[in-house]
Amino acid sequence: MRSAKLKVLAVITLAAAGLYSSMAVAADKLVLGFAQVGAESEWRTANTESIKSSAKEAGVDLKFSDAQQKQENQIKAIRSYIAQKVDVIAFSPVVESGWEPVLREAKAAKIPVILTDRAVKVSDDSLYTAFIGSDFLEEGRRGGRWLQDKYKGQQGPINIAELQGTVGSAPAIDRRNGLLEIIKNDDRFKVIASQSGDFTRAGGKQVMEAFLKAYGKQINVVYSHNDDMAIGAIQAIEEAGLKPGKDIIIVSFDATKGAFQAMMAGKMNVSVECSPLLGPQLMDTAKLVAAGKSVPKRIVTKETVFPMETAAATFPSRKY
Ligand code: GYE
Repeated sequence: MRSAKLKVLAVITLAAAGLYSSMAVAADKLVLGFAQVGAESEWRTANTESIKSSAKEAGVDLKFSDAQQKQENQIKAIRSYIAQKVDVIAFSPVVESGWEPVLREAKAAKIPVILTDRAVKVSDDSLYTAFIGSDFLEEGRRGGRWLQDKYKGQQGPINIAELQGTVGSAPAIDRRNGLLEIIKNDDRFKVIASQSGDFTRAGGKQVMEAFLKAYGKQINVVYSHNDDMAIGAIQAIEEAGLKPGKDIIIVSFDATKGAFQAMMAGKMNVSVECSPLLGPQLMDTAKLVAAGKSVPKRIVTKETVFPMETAAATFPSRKY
């Protein structure tokens, strides 16, 4: 009788201890506030999915907001994460400039900030702890080098129409500068038109329609800062009765599944890879930062270039 009573007591005590320890784990869960750019592209959708699924896997309590490509919305989201006293803030800055005030507020609240994907321009780089993402300048150079290779031994002029990403964003600035750096000593290449399609399919199509009206068959190359705009441009080119990939060479960025499909159909010539799968690295870095450990200031994503000839063989293994 006595021993049965003891047993019951022991079970209750153990259960209570279990409950307390699981409460302690829940209270210990790292809270990460993430301010996303928006849902403008296939790349962005894959990036959001990577962040959400890796947070779940890493046991991180993720607060997520979508700024619909507006800096003011991102600033609001960051301020609300500061007010909620999250452990770490991460965000992908829609444009490069204008972040100092809100970053100073985060610093004053002692909340570390991790940048993902896009860079910021600040005079004091202690305003963020780490930056995880691609080297967009090198991506632009890769696009430029591919073009030089493609036109090796051929005469100019080679007229480029450029579809720019979001004005003032790091990938739009750097992918342009990377191209210009490569072609500056090769006077066959000329950028004859340049306009922003805001990284969207609809934007790319609309700008390409205007380019075709203004320049028609003078355009030899479309240099599109992402795959979505390139796919929009491909539609515009086809509607104008021309063959994308042949009459007009298409150079693009991201290497999404949509780009692979366009390459396999012979309509896109090359996509320079830019990986959106930043979630796992972000969770690892956030945990280290929250634990007060030091992390590298710059973590560069490893990437390559996919010319259309490689598309069919690579497509089955593509993850985004
Ligand atoms: O190339 C584009 C997206 O910042 C690298 O943003 C990212 C870019 C990507 O909308 O598709």
